[in-house]
Amino acid sequence: MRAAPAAQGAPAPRLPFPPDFVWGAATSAYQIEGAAADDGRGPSIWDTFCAQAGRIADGRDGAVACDHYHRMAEDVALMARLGLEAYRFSIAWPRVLPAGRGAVNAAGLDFYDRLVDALLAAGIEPWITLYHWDLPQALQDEGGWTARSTVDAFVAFAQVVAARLGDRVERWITHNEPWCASVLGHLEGVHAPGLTDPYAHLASSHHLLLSHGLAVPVIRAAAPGAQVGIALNLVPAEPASSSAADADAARHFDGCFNRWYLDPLAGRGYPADIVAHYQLTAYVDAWDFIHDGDMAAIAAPTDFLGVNYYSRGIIRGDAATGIETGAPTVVAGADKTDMDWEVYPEGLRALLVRVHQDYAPPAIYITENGAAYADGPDGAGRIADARRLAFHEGHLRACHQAIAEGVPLAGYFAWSLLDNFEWAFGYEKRFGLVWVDYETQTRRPKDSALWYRDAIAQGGL
Ligand code: IFM
Repeated sequence: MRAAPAAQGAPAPRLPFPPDFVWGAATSAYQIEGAAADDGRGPSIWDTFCAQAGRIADGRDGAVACDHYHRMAEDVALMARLGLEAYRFSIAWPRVLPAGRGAVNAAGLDFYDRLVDALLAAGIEPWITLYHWDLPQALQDEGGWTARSTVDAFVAFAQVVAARLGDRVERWITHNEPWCASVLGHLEGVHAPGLTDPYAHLASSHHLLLSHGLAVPVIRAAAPGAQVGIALNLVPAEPASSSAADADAARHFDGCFNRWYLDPLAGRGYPADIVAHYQLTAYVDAWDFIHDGDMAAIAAPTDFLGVNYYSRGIIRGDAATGIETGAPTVVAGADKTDMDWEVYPEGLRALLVRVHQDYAPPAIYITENGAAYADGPDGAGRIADARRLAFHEGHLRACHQAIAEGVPLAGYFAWSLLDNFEWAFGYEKRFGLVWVDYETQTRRPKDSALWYRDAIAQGGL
């Protein structure tokens, strides 16, 4: 591995990353933009969901969030001060197409045009995610992701955005975490649209994947030279013991959580063991949402795989089984974030090696990795978030190790640039490298942000 050229004046790192390794941070539209009613934006399923009593822990919503829509220039300047090389953000579909399809809202698309230009002017590469969960409500009214027509609407949306921004944006991510959209949104009902319907779970996951596959060539046609991928949240599953029951349960969990997405994207179709499970449990009677040609479309070749990693699952097979995962997760150890997720960097190394060996994507990027901790400003205004700093350092060490083991890992995006609206948890969980005071909208880099700035400047740890 060649050492990255350290920024002028920066000390040489002990653990140098490859020179072209991409150092970034990520956000998503609904979590930071606010301006929910500005400039012709239409309602999204998250506006609707947040308005329903009891859905969000603190009863709040993304109507203002970090007010990024109005503070975009300030936020890009902040990214530049941190030395970010890349910024991953999502496009609010209802800002661009308020009714989900048809008439384009010029003001909405202009916002992203200005954002892309501001980033490029600051030397920061824009990475676009097309769908990070804020479906236009108008499409939900027609069935949302359970309806095949939403697939066509997504492909048309992708075309509109790529045609406008594709002359300046090279990296495109179709979907963020389809597992969350389908399972949390359609089966467990804890995310928008709040359904608890097994058929909707599988139909939505299929339509999300299909819309990804159909959008890939459309993006490439509109944005020649584009590199296109998808971001999956992957959770390595480990058996809780050496028992056969635990091993079976871990394999089942892996099938539902990881292989259900990785296998069809790699052209292997849906994993037979999980299909059989859903059939055996009469989970879904009709698989009518799968049409001829769909599986080939889903397997459209991509340029990279985005991996979002937060923790592992330790799986036990001897307890009451959940219908979706087939087994409960047992979180081991005392070191947990405010999400109650175990801090386990080794899981990232193992996951990357496994994905590389089993699926061999041409390149892998960590498109999200981060931790929720509540640390706020002390009397002097400093935010000493040592646990978050250690989290990122530990996971970057795991990335370094994976690269040394031959994984084509090409970049890392910290989740998240800013504290923001953490979905059903409202504003109670803070993932940001940068503290946001929601009363004043003041931004203040935490110690972790300053540490990350130095790591980027050194090109390593
Ligand atoms: O905040 C979310 C993000 O929107 C998707 N991935 C996980 C993050 C933390 O829960």
